[in-house]
Amino acid sequence: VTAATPPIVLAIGGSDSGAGAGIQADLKAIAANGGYAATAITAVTAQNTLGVRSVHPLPIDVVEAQIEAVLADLRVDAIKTGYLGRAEVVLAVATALDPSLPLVVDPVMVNSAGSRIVDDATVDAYRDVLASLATVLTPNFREAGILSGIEVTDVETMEAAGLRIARMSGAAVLVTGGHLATENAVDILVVGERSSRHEVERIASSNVHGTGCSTASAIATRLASGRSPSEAYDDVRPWLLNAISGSAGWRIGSGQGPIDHFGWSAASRSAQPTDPLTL
Ligand code: PXL
Repeated sequence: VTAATPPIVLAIGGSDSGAGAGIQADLKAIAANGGYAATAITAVTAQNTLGVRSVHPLPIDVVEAQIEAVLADLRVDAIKTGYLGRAEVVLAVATALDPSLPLVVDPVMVNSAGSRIVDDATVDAYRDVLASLATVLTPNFREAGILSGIEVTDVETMEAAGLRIARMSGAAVLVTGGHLATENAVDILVVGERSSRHEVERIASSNVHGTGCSTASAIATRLASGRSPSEAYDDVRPWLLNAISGSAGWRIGSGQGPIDHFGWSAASRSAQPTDPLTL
């Protein structure tokens, strides 16, 4: 802990009233990684751990006004985008953001059931405009399939999709495979022409809502403090695994709960009886 100004990350995305995903996950992931989060809300969702009940997009000028207000004053070091919704918003955000800053684009295109939630024009806006402004893109394997046009069914096709998206965009690409039906969970990271596979044993937990949002925001925070995309990924991975295992036993609601962003469970496991705080 120092008295220096923390790195500042602007998160642009939707509000999740259940606070597992979306902007609420961004706030926690950025704070947990040592950053100060500013936000621009694109939509208000009514949802809980059981699912999304409704989505209320905000007018585009309201989205733009938030981004402009933050960038006009706060000393933003990196930007992260999450749920944008439709092509007009993707294009407005691409125009409003500061192209000199590191940008993490989490191309939210499927819901947690795996169904596509964006139309073709929105996919085109991501692929043709926002992706080429990105420093890091963080599609899950289904989104990687949509962006690349490659049907992703296993680790090999996930890697092919990541390589193609990296070539199309010029961005580093993290394809997250946590939801792919493989024995271990595999992520693919493509930086330039090089791809690497990162495999971990699965953690048994149904509380993984917001993992994608949180990963992208954590990476943005590391980029904001001057780390490269692969350093950022290396930093974020142990934090994320700890956050997933930490909430495995939580019951926030009766459906899919959030991850343990602040590592509370690990902190309580390691507390000793001699710890002055617990005496
Ligand atoms: O994790 C994708 C996502 C992004 N943004 C909002 C969400 C979700 C998933 O539920 O609710 C607002």
